[in-house]
Amino acid sequence: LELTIGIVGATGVVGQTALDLLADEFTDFKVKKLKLYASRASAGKMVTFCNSKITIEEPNLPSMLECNAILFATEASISTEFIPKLAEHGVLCIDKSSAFRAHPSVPLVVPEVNGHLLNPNELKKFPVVASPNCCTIPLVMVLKPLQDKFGLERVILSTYQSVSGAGKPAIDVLTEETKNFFVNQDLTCGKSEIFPKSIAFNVMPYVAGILDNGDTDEESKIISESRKILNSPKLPLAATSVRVPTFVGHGESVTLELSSKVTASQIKETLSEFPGIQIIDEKSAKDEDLGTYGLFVTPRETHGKDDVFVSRIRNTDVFQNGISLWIVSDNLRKGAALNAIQVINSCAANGTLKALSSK
Ligand code: 11C
Repeated sequence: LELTIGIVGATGVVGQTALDLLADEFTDFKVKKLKLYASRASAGKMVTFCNSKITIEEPNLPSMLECNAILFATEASISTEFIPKLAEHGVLCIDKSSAFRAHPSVPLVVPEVNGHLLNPNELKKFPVVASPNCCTIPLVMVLKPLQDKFGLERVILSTYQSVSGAGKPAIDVLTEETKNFFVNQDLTCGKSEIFPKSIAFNVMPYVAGILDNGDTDEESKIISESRKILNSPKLPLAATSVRVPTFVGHGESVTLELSSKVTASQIKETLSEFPGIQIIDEKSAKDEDLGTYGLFVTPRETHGKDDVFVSRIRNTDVFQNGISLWIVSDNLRKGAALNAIQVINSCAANGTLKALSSK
C-alpha cells in the first residue's frame, strides 16, 4: 500500500521523531508522499526526508485533504480545528494531543494492548484514533498482561519525566540552566518560560497545571486514559507526576495490587511474553555476565529504542498481592511518534485505509 502521510507539528520533537521512524521504513505501507505542517514561524522552511526536500506548510484544509493519514503532534486546539473536517472527508487522523482522548466514539489505542479497536467498519464512520499520553502508553503495556492473567485491583505510581515531554523549548531551558550553573555557579531557583521553578539540578512534582481536585493535568490524564484503555472505569489509580532533569526517557515507579497471589518470577515470565516489553532485571552479577543494560535500565539508555523496559520487579507486602516495579521508555518513540505510526500501520494492514480511500 502506498500512502500520502501528513505530519502536523513536523518541527517539534515528536514530529521529528516521526520523520526518523518513517525514514527507517519499518512499516508495511510505503510513503508515497509526505506532507509536513507547522506553525507560521516554520512555514516555508525545507526539510530533507529520504533525499527529497519537503516544504513545510501552515496547516490548511485543501492540502491536508490530499493525505490518506495525518499524525497530529501539536496543540489540542489545532486538532480540534482540523480533525472533524478531515474525518468528514475520510482522512484517517491520529491525534497525539489530548483533544479527542476522552471522546466516547474515538478509540484510544496502544496497538499491543487494544489494537482490536481499530475496526475498519467503525473507523469508516469517524476515522479518528487518539494516541495516549507518553506515561500512559508504557504503563498500560505493563498493566494489561497482568490484568488479564492475575486481575488488577489498584495502582499507585510516581513518574520521572524528562524535559523533552514539554518539547524543544524545555530541552533548551535545561541546557541553559545547566550551563548557567557551570559558568556562573548560579543555583538560585528561578522560573523559566516553560517551568515554574528551575529544572536543572532539581525535581518538580508538577507536570502541567493543577486541577481543582489537586491532581495535575498530567496525573489526571494518566488516570483517566489508563481506565479507558484497560476498560476498567473504576480502577483505583493514584499518580504523582514528577519532572526531572533528564532529556529523553520517562521513568515510572509503580506499585500495584493483583487479585491473585503471584511471585516476581511469574510477573517476569508474563511480561516478557508481551510484545514490545523487555525485562532487564538482575539482582547482582559480574559485569561480564550482564547484557547491554546491566542490572536495570535508565531513561538515557532508552533514547532511540522502541521497547518499554521493565526492571526492579519484586513482591511488596504493602498490599495483599503487591508488586513493585520500574518502567522506562523513550517518551518520543513508544510514548508518542512510534505508537501513532503503529496505529497507521495497523490501519493499513486491516483494510481501514483502503476502505477510507474508496469512500
Ligand atoms: C510531558 N507527558 O512529559 C507530557 C507531554 O498528554 O500527550 C505529553 C502530554 C500528553 O510534559
